[in-house]
Amino acid sequence: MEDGEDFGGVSDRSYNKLVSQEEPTPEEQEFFANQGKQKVSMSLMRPESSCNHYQRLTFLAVFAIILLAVDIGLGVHYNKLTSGQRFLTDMNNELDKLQTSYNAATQRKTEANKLLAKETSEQQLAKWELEHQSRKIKDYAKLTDEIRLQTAGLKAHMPMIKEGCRHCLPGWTFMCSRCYFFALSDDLLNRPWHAARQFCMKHGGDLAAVDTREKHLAMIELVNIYHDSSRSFYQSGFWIGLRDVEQEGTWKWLDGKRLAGSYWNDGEPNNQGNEDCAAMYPRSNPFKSWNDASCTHALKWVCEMTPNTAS
Ligand code: MMA
Ligand code: CA
Repeated sequence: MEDGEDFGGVSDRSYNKLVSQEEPTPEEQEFFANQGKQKVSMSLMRPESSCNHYQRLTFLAVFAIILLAVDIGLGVHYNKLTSGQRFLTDMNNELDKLQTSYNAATQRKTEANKLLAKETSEQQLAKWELEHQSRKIKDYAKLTDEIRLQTAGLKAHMPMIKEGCRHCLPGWTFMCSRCYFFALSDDLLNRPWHAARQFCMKHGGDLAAVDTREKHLAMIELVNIYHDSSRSFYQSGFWIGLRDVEQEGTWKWLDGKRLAGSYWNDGEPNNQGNEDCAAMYPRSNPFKSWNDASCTHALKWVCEMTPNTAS
C-alpha cells in the first residue's frame, strides 16, 4: 500500500499527520503531567501495599470466622437433624410396639367378646331354667296346698270313718247317723241312674236322699274333696235318689216325699231333652250344685243306708 494501510478507517499517514500536526492541548499536557506524578507516587507508596495485605488478612480471618460459624451452625443443625432422625426412629419403634400391643389387645378383646357372648347365653339359659324351676315350685306349692286340704278333710272324717267301722259296711262312710257310699273307684264305671240304683239296693241301701241341709253340706264336702279336676263339670256328677218321673217338675225322693229344700245350679232344672233324674256336682258354692240330667246319662252315684245298729 502506497499511502500506508487503513487502520480503523484512518491511514498511517493521516494518523502521523494528525500526531505531527496536532500540538497537545493544555488539558492533555496536564493529564500527562499527572500521569507522571502518579507513577512516581506508586513507586513511593510501598507502606500502602502492606496495609492492603493486612486488610486482606483481616478479610480472610473474618471470612474464616464466618466459615467456622457456618460450619458450627451446620454441625448444630446436623446434630439436630440426627437427633430428629433418632427421635423419629424411636417414635417408629414405639409405634411398632404400640401397634403390636394394640393387635394383642384387639385379639384379647375379640376373645373376651366371644367369652362374654357364651357367658350371656349361659346366663339366659340359667335364667330360663330358674323361671322354669320357680314355676315348678309354685305348682308344687299349689299341689301341696291341695293335698294338705284333702288330708285335713279326710282327717276330719277319721272319727266318722272309725265310727262307721262299727256301723257301716267296709268302704261306706258314716255321717249324720247314716251310712253313705261314694262310687269313686275306677273299677266302678259311670252308670245310668237305674243301674246305679240297682248297685245301692244290692248292698242293702238306695240312692242317697239329700233331704236335710246338714246331709247336703256333709255330702257336698266329700264330693268336692273327691273331685277329679280332669273331668268336665257335667261328667263329675253323682246320682242321688231324686226324680220328677211321675210328673214333670214335681221332684220326689225315693220314699215318695216331695222335695222341700233344693240346691239347683243357676238355670236348673231345665229338663233339657227330657231330664228326669237329679245329680249332685262338685261346686265351690254348695248351694248351687244340682242339675237335672237324662236318666240314661252315665254318672257316678252316692248310696245311703241305715247303719248297722248291732255294735
Ligand atoms: C247342659 C245344661 C244342663 C243339662 C246338660 C245335659 C252341659 O250342660 O243345659 O242343664 O242337664 O247340658 O248334658
Ligand atoms: Ca239340666
